[in-house]
Amino acid sequence: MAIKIALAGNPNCGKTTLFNALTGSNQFVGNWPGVTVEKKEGKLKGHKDVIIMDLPGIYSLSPYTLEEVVARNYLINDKPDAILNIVDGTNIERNLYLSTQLMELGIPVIMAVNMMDVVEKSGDKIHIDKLSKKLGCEVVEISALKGNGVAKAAEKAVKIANRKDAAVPVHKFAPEVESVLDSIENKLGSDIPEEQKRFFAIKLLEKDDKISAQMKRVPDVAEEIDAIEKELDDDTESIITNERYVYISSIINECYTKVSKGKLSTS
Ligand code: BGO
Repeated sequence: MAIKIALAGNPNCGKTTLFNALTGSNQFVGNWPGVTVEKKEGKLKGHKDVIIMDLPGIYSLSPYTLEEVVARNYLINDKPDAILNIVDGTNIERNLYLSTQLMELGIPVIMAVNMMDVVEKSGDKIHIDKLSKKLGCEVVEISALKGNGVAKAAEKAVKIANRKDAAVPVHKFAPEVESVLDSIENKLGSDIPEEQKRFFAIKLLEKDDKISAQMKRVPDVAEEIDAIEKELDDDTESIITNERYVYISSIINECYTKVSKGKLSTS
């Protein structure tokens, strides 16, 4: 059976450029079922049994836009063998918000930091080894435009897709949040695969109605939500979002040395 690798990233991170570099002219374009969001897939050059699924460009796996819902439904229900997460190296802090969520899906992830030609020109440094350690996944530097690193990223994606061991997120929320997540995970039934339990627990904690609507059996987590909201004096969605930002700040502090001023230009 063919291996499926999902290409995920923010709008404008260079996803189309990378998709074209990976698949060449071997592409099929249609719509995702029932919606007018473009669906593109193609065969990885030189690998007739590897399919690259191009997901819509998104900033998060929240249910706020049709694109976000389409992308996450594909990732949860079709469970690709690996995710190739492309991030814009000139805007890495913002792009990592999606990455932190992709790591929680129980799917092997490889990160491709794109626009490295621009980053290098600016003098800024991204410490790839540290980034890889902080995220718990392999990281490859690429320039989709110039083709640098693209073949390496593809090879690594195929390798982790074949290994089939789910990503284990290294990031932990605050202990009190982890404790309610544990409690929610324990309430999930066997209809939710083990590796997806953390994702579903986080979404239930965030009161994500679109996720509960998809579940065969929805556990009552009102007690957990109430307890953590009282303890941290905030709503659960903000608690999770804020914790992601704290994690991302610590990644940037350790893994990024900035010498240029302001946002880098890709032109
Ligand atoms: C324009 N390096 C550089 N320097 N640019 C890149 C790279 C890279 O590695 N990868 C992509 N780009 P998309 P999404 C453009 O179109 O693939 C550029 O939304 C322009 N167009 O060429 O479309 C890429 O699919 C006029 O830039 O991203 C594109 O994720 C002036 O990043 C842009 C300057 O890439 C977005 C750039 C008329």
